[in-house]
Amino acid sequence: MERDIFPVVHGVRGKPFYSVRMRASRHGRHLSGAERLIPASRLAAAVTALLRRGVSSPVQQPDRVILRVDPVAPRLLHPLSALPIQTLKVSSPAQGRLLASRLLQASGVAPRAVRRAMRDLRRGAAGGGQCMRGAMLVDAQSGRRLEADPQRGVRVSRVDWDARVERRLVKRLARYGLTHHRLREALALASKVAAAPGMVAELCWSDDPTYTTGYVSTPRLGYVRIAPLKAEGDPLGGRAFFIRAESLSACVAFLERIPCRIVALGSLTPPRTWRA
Ligand code: WAQ
Ligand code: MG
Repeated sequence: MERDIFPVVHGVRGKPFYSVRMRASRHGRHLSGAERLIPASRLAAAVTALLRRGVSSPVQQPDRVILRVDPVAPRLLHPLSALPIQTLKVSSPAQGRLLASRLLQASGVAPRAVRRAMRDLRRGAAGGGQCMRGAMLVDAQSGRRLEADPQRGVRVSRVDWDARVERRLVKRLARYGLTHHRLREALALASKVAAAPGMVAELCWSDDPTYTTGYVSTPRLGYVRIAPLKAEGDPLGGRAFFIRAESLSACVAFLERIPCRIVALGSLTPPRTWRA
């Protein structure tokens, strides 16, 4: 029994939860990372899955994989609803980025902040043509970057699906052929991000050269998938969190520290086509 291998953490009441984080790198360069927040009964399986993912990083063979496990008191779990999902199909990555810019501006992000973030993501937000390990924090008014370390950025962790809710989501998404694990992971992350203090909007596309769908999400619009938001073969991706600058420290503390569990689903709108 897994429960015997991972005994209840001293001082933690109720069934313990664990935050598990994986980070794979080569010569100090980040290759992949992932995080889970799971009950003790699923810890062994989650550690194995993350380890497997780390050592078989799709980009390159890593020379280091770090796994970190932290117990989380279940009474601290903050319940969240998943954002509603929409999918907008566009005719090209340029149209996708135009749509993303419009959604961001309609959500209160200043045009110069949108331009700055788009430019940085396009070029590699860590500088030198490299992706960041985490997200950039962009002042939604001035466009200034606020994260302390522009290579690392802010890494959201401690958010995961309630297992039953995730199974329901998987079933619903399957109706539209949306089976990729990236969607589930990104939706969980975006749902936490949208709940952070001072958050205005998020913009994201993957650094996986084969995964071209990205999204804009906001507390009001929900999770708006845009397909495609980048060109096939482009290895640069990242995330921008547009925030109100005065909430910086509360926002970062929430994203990095507050454990969140997604216990309810939002609506799912059938994919449709968008034309400028
Ligand atoms: N916290 C903050 N930033 C992160 C995190 C995190 N936990 N994980 C990744 N990032 C940043 C980092 O800069 C990555 O380079 C970038 O985001 C992209 O990460 O079909 O798969 O894991 O609805 O490649 C979006 C669309 C997929 C899914 C996004 O991102 C869909 C994706 P990836
Ligand atoms: Mg990832």
